Amino acid sequence: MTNFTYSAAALERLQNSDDEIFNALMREEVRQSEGIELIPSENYCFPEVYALLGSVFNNKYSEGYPGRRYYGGQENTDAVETLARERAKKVFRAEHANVQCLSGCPMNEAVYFALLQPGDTVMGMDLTHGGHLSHGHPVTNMSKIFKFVRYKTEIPSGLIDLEKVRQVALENKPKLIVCGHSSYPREYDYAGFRKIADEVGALLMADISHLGGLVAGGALENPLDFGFDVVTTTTHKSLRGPRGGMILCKKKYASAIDKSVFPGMQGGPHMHQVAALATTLKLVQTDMYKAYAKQVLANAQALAKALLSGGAHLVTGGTENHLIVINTATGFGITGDIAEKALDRVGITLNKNVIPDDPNPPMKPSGIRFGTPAATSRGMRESDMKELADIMIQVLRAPGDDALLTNLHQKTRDLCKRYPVPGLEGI
Ligand code: DSN
Repeated sequence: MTNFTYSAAALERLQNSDDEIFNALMREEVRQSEGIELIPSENYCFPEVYALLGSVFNNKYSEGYPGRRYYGGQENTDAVETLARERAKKVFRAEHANVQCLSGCPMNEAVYFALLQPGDTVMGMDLTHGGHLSHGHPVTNMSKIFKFVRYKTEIPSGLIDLEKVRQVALENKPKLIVCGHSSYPREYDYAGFRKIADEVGALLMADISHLGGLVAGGALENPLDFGFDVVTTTTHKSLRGPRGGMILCKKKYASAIDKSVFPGMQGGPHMHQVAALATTLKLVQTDMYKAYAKQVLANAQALAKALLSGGAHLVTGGTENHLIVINTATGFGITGDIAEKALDRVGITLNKNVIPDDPNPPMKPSGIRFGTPAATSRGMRESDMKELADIMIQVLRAPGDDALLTNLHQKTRDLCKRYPVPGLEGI
């Protein structure tokens, strides 16, 4: 227990009152320190975020918005939420920002309810081709309310063909088109999507949850610069903030969006999250963060290149953002679940993932997905990515070789020791 992420007094009380949870927390700190986190949606938050998440803002109910609340005692929460909104507008060049969303799915659902009527058609990317659950997968509640139609990537390139997207839009005349993904390793053609939306008279939304920090840091394009009506992003991925979601939109949708979040979807916002987001949005304006955003992409390029030369089959043949998907079935003759387990065994955490038109089921898919935001937060650079790729290739070639895995586990531990997790230095 040598970190500075919590107050020592609070931690001591936790240890005395609930040793089971305290011990789980200590074990998780060690797991996060001694392993390499490659899940592309995960990251290490700024240490300042811990201070606010563990603060008295947790205690406050603040239904409403700054200056118009249903409970008293809001002088500090009003100040905090106003700062969060103004900073979000500045960072993303948005006309309006709602910073109260508890997480990604309710954030997107709030947009659908703000802009659509039950039964309206929404066009989003197919989950198995890189889209997200909240873009209308049939298992979600929102799919019972709205009619979702899908565009897909092309086989075998794995790339989006904009003309095919246009055809789906012309056939279905959606009221809303959603750009965005959780496993598409390429940049979106935002200008092209804007044209399609204009042609069919649809509203246009981008869910940049994975990319939020890279857009904030100026490393990737901002869909709001291409006239998108609404942009959503979670706040804990590449952005390095607290868990949560935020909606950025044109002024003309501000009132509908705000009403849809509260009281439409949620009651009291989590003000400790909002405060931590406000600070995050200050930190992402620094030169240091801008350099971080660029390094995330440089690291992804270096990792992709080294994996390719080690024989990995990359979906789309490479990456233009922070994430990489590889087909382990064709490249190494193993399914993604086996690859995930073997890599976990050497301290590398990533997730099994379906590939476009995967012949295998989601729990035994053909691929794995990983990315560089968290490793970059530790300070790792291109040469470390080469080292990492070398370990990964050895594991993927011999996932059942216990002696080799034990040896490689020591290598990842050594690499991790050189790059402490921000906020967990000394562990
Ligand atoms: N769970 C996130 C991801 O891994 O992409 C998205 O919600």
